[in-house]
Amino acid sequence: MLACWEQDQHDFMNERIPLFKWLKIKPLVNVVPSPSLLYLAPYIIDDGHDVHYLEGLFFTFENVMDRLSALQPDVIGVTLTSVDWENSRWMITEMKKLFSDAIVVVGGIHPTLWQERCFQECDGIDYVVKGEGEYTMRELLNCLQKKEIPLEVPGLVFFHEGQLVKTPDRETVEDIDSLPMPAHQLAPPDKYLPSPTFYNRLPHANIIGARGCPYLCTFCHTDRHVRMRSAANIADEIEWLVKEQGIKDIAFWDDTFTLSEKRALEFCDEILRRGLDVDWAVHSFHGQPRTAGLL
Ligand code: B12
Ligand code: SF4
Repeated sequence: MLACWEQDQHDFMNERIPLFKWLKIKPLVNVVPSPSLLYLAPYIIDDGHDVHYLEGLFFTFENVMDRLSALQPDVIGVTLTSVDWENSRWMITEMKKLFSDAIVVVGGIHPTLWQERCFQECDGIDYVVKGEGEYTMRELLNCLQKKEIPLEVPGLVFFHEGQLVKTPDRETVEDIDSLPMPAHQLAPPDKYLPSPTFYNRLPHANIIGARGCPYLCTFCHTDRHVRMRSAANIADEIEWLVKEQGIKDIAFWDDTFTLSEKRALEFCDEILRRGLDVDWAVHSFHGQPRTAGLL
């Protein structure tokens, strides 16, 4: 899989945009590590695969290709949203020309919604992962390692003997406390600079405390099936980030953190009880004014 972080983003921006260099300013860019990819890594690291995380947003296409040349990956995983699709499909096609032996796996909201179109509009994709990827990616890689066709792995779309095969949907993970903590160590938070509206102090990290949202806003695509981590499980991850990575600031990417007033209050208690010196911010929803007020 992908990646590695070696270059400070400020130096990179300064190199790319001479005005910043001339003004000697450090540009603020809104880039944070992708939880989507970092959640996939722990199981495949456990299985003995060599996993790297490459932050494509910070590098030119040539830089990305150089880094891939150094890594010589067997499998390249890419996370995709619809807004990125035009750029991504171009990048994947070009990447596949240079690394024709590498297997390209895509996942995320765009491939989940537009499985066939991903193949129709991009030549470089070998596998689409539908929905949650932790178990699908793990089982796919283990199959590929054994040179087996992953017909028995749920959650996949791929071409086999000229036919598009869709394996059954994978069931969502109900107990998301059971998932290993995302592999923050692959994308050191001190290298990142989020948007100024997202943090008070640095270094900063992201947490996914729940998956899904029950509301029905028509413009929004999110899983309507809500699953929440326990307050203690979230606090364990924050404690690790504070103690191991010196994190001072957390942004929750839950769709609606205050959905459960009980959990929100338990979480506040956990942070106080553990004496963690960390600022944190959440997205809420006007439907829970009482909890929002308490926070
Ligand atoms: C965090 C987040 C951001 C962060 C991104 C941080 C980052 N570096 O990734 C920021 C603030 C930068 C951001 C920006 C935007 N975002 Co946003 N964001 C989210 C949010 C809230 C959480 C995503 C997340 O990390 N979820 C947790 C992970 C664990 O779940 P996941 O992403 O679904 O990943 C799982 C599976 O999809 C799969 N998977 C994902 N990728 C891959 C890759 C491989 C190889 C495999 C095997 C599997 C796999 O496995 C993962 C683990 O189970 C989602 C809403 C949501 N609840 O998902 C919106 C969401 C993704 N964002 C959205 C939008 C529209 C935007 C913006 C366009 C907003 C704007 N107007 O500027 C920008 C554009 C970003 C871009 N260039 O892609 C939409 C995308 C809709 C679409 N069809 O593309 C979403 C779905 C919000 C919504 N409900 O509509 N966003
Ligand atoms: S409350 Fe937010 S996450 Fe939930 S459906 Fe509406 S816009 Fe989407």
